[in-house]
Amino acid sequence: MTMDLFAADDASSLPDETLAPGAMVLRGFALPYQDALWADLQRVTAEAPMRHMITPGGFTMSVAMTNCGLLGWLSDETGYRYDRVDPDSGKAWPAMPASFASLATRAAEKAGFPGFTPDACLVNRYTPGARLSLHQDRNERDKRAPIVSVSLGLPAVFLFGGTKRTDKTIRVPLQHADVAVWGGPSRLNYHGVLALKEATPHHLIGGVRVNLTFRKAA
Ligand code: MD6
Ligand code: FE
Repeated sequence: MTMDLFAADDASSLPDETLAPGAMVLRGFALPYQDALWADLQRVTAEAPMRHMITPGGFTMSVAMTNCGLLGWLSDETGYRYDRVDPDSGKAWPAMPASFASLATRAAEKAGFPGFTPDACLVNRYTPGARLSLHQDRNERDKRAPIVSVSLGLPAVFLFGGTKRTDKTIRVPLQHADVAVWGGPSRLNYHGVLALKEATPHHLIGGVRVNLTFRKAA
């Protein structure tokens, strides 16, 4: 049943789904957190503004990014890595807000990964046309911990494949407040995001998709 705590257009029309062993989408899981997440995100981006990083191949990423937590994910001409320092400010990344961490821990637990304590949150902002090509998340030291990925704002199509780049991919529509979790046997599965389509702005987030990706990087 639709709870009237949430705008009617935020209620997910899709069921929870297992994508592969260890990989799940929890529909609307972030709805009870959305106002806290959005307010806390404003504080994070005030301290560490979104920026377009450069790929190791020399291209500017279409997705704008920033980080919070002990470690931040970085890409530049030398490669991908985690660092405690934001290279744009020379300071530590903003602390991970409690709203972010508790959502990530509870989503992981629901997906079968109890005790997830993320030390890194990568924030991605997609404007229409922005995309993320198929990749593995493998810069994290502790591969026992899952990845928890929270979608906010405009809908997107998530691609989820197998452990080889050439494995078949499935297309998973992700809507506002859906949370994807992948770990265990799916931890190193290839994934990506198709180019974001223009759509009516979301009432809270606006005309963009924001994705929070939680990891245990250290
Ligand atoms: C997403 N993002 O935006 C998924 N992975 O739904 C990612 O998978 C991702 O944005 C590694 C580095 C940056 C990312
Ligand atoms: Fe990724």
